[in-house]
Amino acid sequence: MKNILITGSLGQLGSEIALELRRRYGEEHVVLSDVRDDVNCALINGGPFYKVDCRDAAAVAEIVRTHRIDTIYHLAALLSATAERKPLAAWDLNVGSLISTLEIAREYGCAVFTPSSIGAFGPATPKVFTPQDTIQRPTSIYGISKVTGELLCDYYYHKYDVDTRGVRFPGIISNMTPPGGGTTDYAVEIYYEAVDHQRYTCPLRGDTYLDMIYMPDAVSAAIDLMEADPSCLRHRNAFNLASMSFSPEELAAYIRAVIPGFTIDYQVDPVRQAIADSWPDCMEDYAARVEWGWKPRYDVAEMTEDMIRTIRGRREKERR
Ligand code: AKB
Repeated sequence: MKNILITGSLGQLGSEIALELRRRYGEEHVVLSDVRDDVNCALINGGPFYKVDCRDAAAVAEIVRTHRIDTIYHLAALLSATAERKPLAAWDLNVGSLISTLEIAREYGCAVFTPSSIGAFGPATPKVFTPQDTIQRPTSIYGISKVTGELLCDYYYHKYDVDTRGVRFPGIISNMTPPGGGTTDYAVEIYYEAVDHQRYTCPLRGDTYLDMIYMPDAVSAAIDLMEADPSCLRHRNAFNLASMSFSPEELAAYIRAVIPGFTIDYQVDPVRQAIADSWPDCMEDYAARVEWGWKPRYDVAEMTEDMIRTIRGRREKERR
């Protein structure tokens, strides 16, 4: 039986990975931590939870010892648009907390999952079918922190034999916990605005293509990779994950198929647009498919139906 610690467990990805891991392994075996404790009471009260800053190495090590943790999902991070406003804070959290987590993993023999991102690429990277192993010269501080993270995880694997694993996530779309401060957040907000107001003002140009993934596939990817047979892994820390790629214009058309009166207009945010323009349009994910069997379940049409059905259901409940 595994004993798992999740940092950033109340965030967009953390809260849904936490639910699935608790379902699979039992709540006592999945310890949650986050720097805040003012959201999602169900998760906080549903098993062990610690309010702790993951940069506090002594506090995290104490949790690892107390609960005999063998696997850490290190999910605390600032996303790209927020990071661009607070570069030093982003470096401190995204890199500082990772290196401290890796040190703890080395000392206590834990495996570590760390998400990288499409943000780890830059304008010099091939934009279409971006290869697994290619040029990485990101221009955002978020991207720089993600490349550093990929390299640090490789380093701890090769030098200290820490079982580090990770994927390059596309923008994650979910209907439970909202994202915060990302460039790809528009692809979540658009659904809420479509259901509530039948219109949306998009901060990216209509022709901006980006890779995206639906949350159930993102959760399976992280857990499947951590459960994969290590002897099959040639790469470890930065598997490209492709699932769907679309532009705001195209996503609006998918939404219009379900909500015919939906309209979109554009008020481009230069910071987010510059970040999006430096990222791939769509990645190639052969290594993930071959090395550990990655295969997404949702395409954009299925995701759109599910998002709108779920948000509508929630709104009806709120009205009752
Ligand atoms: C962001 O937009 O910053 C994130 C990401 C793609 O890493 N969603």
